Amino acid sequence: MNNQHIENIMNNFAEAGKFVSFTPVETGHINTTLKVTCEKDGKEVNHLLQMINTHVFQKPVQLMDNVHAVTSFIKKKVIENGGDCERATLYCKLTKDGKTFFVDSENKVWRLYNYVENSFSYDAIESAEIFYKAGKAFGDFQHLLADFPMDGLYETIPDFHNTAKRYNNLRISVERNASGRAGLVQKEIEFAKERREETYILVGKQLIGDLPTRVTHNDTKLNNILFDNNTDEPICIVDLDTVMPGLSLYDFGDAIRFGANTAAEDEKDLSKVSLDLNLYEQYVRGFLSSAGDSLTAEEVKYLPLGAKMMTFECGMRFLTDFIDGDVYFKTRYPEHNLDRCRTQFMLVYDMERKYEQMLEITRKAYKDICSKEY
Ligand code: GN1
Ligand code: MG
Repeated sequence: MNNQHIENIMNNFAEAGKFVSFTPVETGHINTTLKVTCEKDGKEVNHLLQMINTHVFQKPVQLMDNVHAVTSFIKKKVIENGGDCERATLYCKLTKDGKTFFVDSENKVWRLYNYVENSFSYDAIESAEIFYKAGKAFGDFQHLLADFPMDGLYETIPDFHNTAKRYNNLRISVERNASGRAGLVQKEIEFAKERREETYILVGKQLIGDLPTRVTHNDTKLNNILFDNNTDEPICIVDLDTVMPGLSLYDFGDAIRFGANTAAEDEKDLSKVSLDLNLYEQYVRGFLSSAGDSLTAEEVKYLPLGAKMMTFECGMRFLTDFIDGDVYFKTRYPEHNLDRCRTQFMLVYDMERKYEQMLEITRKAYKDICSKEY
């Protein structure tokens, strides 16, 4: 990747300005990201140029349609509310022929976003307060998109959080036993089997209309929030590649799964794995402070189950991949997927022990923050 190559790509985007220089941005494990500086109207302006990994995202057209629809919707609202759309959202800068991406001579797919100046992200939860802010930021995202027209959104990875299907995939993998490893994980398979009746509660409630289908981000990790360098407040949600129709509980649940665990996702010492109830409470309160009024009481009531189900589902996905022979997730050693599965199942187990407290924290937060009960 040299200056000439990047300049050629940038020349295809309307109003990007005249190419000056670029630097790689070392975040994310999937796409290639560059900060590109151009000259426009006598001033230097930065852009975020990304090459989409089309091996992972095989339907870049649909993906970009989703990203463009969602970011345009947010941008419009931010402007209506008097906010700064250069900082409050990413948005797509179009090509000269009005497209959201450019395909180069090597068939590589490029997109151009605004560059959010003066911002940073956290890789770890350094304090409970940060986790409160994370909940507030993802709640804001949910709130801003509460009236987004769902028919304009593709399901780019079908059944991504259909926990019942994920269970059935595990069952099929066990029968197929492609890697010959199924015999090693009988305990884990049994753990999943004992909870199989729970896997269709949320999808079932969605099917019968008890839980509304919403725009979901699907990767609600802390480092997908940009914070302001000066104020330390969250300003913008990034990594929108998995934006799809889903349940609000999925985004809530996945954030808890990852952020409120006292151990790492692949911790080998299971005695270190537990649900930090204080972090759980902080996230619930942050989330409800911004999204509370746009969620239904039924959604709020099911937040604890969302957390448990996302953790259980992720554990099943790791287990399935272990049995399949590590074909989906990147692994660094042979039992990596199994270690990840065990931490997730341990966390599920701990959530079951603390379930009454999770329910109580959620109910109380809803009452305190939204003055509502269910
Ligand atoms: C994958 O690659 P990453 O970390 O953004 C996965 C998530 C899992 C997560 C588990 C598209 O996300 O669903 O929860 O690993 N993303 C996809 O660490 O499958
Ligand atoms: Mg991601």
